[in-house]
Amino acid sequence: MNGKPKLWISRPVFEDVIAPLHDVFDVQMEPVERPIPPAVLVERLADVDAAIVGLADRIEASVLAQAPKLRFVANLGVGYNNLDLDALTAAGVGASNTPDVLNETVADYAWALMLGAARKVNAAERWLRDGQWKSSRFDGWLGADVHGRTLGILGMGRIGQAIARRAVGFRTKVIYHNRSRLADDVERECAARYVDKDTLLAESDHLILVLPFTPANRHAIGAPELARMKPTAILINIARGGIVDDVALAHALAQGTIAGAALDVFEGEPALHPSLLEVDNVLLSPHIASASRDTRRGMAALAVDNVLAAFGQGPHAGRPPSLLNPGVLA
Ligand code: 8YV
Repeated sequence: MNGKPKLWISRPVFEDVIAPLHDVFDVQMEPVERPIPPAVLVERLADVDAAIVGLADRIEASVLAQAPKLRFVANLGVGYNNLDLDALTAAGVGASNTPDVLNETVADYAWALMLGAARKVNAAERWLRDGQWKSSRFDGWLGADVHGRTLGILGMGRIGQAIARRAVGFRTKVIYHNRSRLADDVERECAARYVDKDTLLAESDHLILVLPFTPANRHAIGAPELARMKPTAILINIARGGIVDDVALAHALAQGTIAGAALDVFEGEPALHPSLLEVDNVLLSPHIASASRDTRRGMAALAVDNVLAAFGQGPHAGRPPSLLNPGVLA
């Protein structure tokens, strides 16, 4: 017993980035990446003062009731639908996420998925690896253009705006739908036009989803929405599993209701719905939109800053830079 507060980290994180934590905390970090079973989560949190958790770790009232010493939870992600913020606030536990540091990296990946799906990069590579390239038809492998087409963005927060700004060089027209319309100057900077959701569905050649997961957004794209899209359209989900009805999507892809899709997130991930594996016109990716070397380190560093700050240490002592429930530390 060294008298330091205890901190648990639910997944392996860059040792050098978390090094400053050792001066302040008695740190326990899970040595291997694995889904933490609920009973283990409760056990690990039972006598710690702080935790750094990932999106698979659900921190809710029943867990908090068994974590009497817990004062702060830092989430390794900008989305925090794994945290019950009301329960955390009620329990007097501060919480933080990792906004902004990942905007540009995630926007890069959204374009990578859009271009990859439009030009069938994944299917073409599979074909080569299968040793199938005996000859290639002049009218084979015909993909969709991205330049000069209409890109729709559903959810126009900071990541959506970063995606929109990239469209200029491609001369891609941008339309968007969001809970609230952007200020005029931001719309101008993004060269994006606000439309209602039906227009977005009907006019987008490529539709990128970047909205947060909330109960209201569950299956925001299901069979009825897919039916409103162009048969040539491509859907890209980099937001959260569950925003798209994956079964309805697999069906739409098989039927040609839409032309293609690219998914970085899945309902029930890390499991994929088997029907998605049966269709060829979908590019599948294991929730890695933020995974550039610099950005994952930046996310970890921001989580570290937040925890240190909550315990009166580090560059933002007393003021965690991305506190989600400010009332708690007041
Ligand atoms: C994950 C994300 O955090 O930030 C988010 O909300 O979904 C991602 O950046 C990342 O994949 C770590 O699990």
